[in-house]
Amino acid sequence: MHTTVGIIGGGPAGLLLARLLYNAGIDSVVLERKDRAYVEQRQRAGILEQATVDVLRSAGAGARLDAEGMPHDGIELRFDGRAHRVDFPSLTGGRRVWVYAQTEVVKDLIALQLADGGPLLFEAEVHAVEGADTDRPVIRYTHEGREQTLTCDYVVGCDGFHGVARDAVPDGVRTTYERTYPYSWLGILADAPPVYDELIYAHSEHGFALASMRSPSVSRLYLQVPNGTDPADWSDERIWDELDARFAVTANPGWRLKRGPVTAKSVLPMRSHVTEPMRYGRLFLAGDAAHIVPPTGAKGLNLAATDVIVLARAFAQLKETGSTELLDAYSDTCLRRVWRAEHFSYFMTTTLHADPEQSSFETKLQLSQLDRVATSTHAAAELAENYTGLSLDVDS
Ligand code: RFL
Ligand code: PHB
Repeated sequence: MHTTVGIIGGGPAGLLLARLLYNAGIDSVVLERKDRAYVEQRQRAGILEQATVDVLRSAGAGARLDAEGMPHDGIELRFDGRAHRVDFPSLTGGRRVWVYAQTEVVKDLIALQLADGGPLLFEAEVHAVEGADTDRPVIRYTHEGREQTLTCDYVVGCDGFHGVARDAVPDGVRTTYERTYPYSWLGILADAPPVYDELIYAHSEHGFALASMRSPSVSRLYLQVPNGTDPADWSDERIWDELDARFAVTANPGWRLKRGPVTAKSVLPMRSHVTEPMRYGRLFLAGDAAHIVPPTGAKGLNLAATDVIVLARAFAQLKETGSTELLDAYSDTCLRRVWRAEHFSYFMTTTLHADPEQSSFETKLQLSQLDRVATSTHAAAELAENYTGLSLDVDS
């Protein structure tokens, strides 16, 4: 089999890229290791920036997002017993974000691709990319029990942090920048209506907590826990009690979350990671395959989307004009935005979490920083601009 663009991974990056290429008249094949049900049910991100919403709409994947997505005009910060709202439109010249789960984005893109797109193969596990520095790179994969090859003009590794595409970049070419954090998140889904209209990010002496949502009847909640935590050690009651303690506000002592059956419980580690460059020969890396952010800034899915917007434009330029100018600029173009998101995610993470080693001096610095956001329009605007998404390259 031969294709113009071989895409490894059917997560949000791979699926969106396939859609954008299809709309530009460029053929592609998507190879996804897992089965469809697994990919559609994998619980992950929940916040979409304006640029992500815009691209999903223009790609034809906006119908359910417009019907069921929940636009949010701000977030609440809770710290030191106080609550402060950050209003996005007034601080950013009108920008907002949407709550629409990654599971739903993935379902919408899969349905479109299977209806009229190029091949999307599930349970097709890629083992290796060969000849990335030649004119005819090859993807080796197993599908329906057989070893197969896909020759391509270009290969895009959208295979996430644990994928194989990154390995095709020789060690001498690749530089990795990484940081791990001394805490994880325990995330739950609960059949309980959120009693808050907007997401709540809480700093507390017990550690970080986040209240998000999936629908008017389903809450998505996160708690900072030590690395290595077994979710089985956290009973539902313990989770709810701990969440209520971390969200406590002095002026409203009766405030409590609405409790309901917990339907999913998992622990996720926190990591920052960037691989440079994001291109080697005819192999491009996009999304989590190239970079990871801790989820506190809600950037992971949005970074994946903006990478593939840049890449799809570059392939469209190549098709229309024969120029590789945008493809050649891909890595530098993306890395500028990636590093901005890395910094913001690091800032949100280290400002809101309690490092087990941190001194009372460092806790005071965190509280001072949060107070600054609550009292200075400049500091609040800096947070709001980053949270709602800086355009940087994407609009230029
Ligand atoms: P994905 O979503 O990881 O998709 C990669 C796809 O590649 C497939 N794959 C392979 N296919 C074929 N052959 C191989 N050898 C393959 N190896 C892997 C995988 O099965 C998968 O389908 O990457 P993508 O598309 O770049 O999208 C990025 C986002 O998924 C990610 O940035 C966010 O979800 C990050 N993230 C979160 N972000 C948030 O903003 N809020 C969250 O709550 C949040 N939770 C999470 C997360 C990421 C997690 N990961 C990656 C472990 C929770 C988790 C558990
Ligand atoms: C989510 O809804 O899953 C979510 C929202 C905001 C974050 C992280 C996760 O910062």
